[in-house]
Amino acid sequence: MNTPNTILIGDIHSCSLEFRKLIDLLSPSVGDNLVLMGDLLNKGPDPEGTLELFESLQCLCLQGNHDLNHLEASRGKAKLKEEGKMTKEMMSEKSYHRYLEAVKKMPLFLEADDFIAVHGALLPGIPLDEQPKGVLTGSVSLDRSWKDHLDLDRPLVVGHKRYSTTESEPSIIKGKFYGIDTGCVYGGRLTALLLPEGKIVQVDAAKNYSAEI
Ligand SMILES: [Mn+2]
Repeated sequence: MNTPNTILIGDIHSCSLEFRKLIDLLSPSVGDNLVLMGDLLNKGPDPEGTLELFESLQCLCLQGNHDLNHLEASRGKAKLKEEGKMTKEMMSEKSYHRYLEAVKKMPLFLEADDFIAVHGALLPGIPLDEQPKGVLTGSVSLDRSWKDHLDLDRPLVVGHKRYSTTESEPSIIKGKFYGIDTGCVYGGRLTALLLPEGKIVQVDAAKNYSAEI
């Protein structure tokens, strides 16, 4: 009998092949809580396939800076990034609309009993629901040392950046910090973190996609 897990998956960035491989490898059970860390699309080769797999899983995806940029651009509040324009061009109007609808529903953070997850970062000493949106989504750049100043009662899981000095490995301070963006779109790996046991499951990127665009 399997205990229900939380499975958190790092930045997918339109890498549908690696996303599919990782899901096949994990074969999540019905009771498992599946959480994507955000930046679902942009930079990678297959936004439509990624969106379709995401929809078929009916999982939670946190809002990343790339997701937010699409939403804000669609509302005339921001300029769409170059990689965003390319993603939009690669998608049918219908699927792009579905993506925007999905982004509207993406939470800025996830507060569970045994962990907190955000795509970007947190400022120390500020309650989760008062944290600036730009910080939570990673739209505002902070010095990499932001994570050294936190004082949380639970482990924090983030995506957005490769924090590890070891190539394609997640950055882990057990029980405190899990940085699980391991640069799949840059030819690194797509990483899943299984909580509560802290197990890591990874899939190698088939190639460095971002070098092409
Ligand atoms: Mn990001």
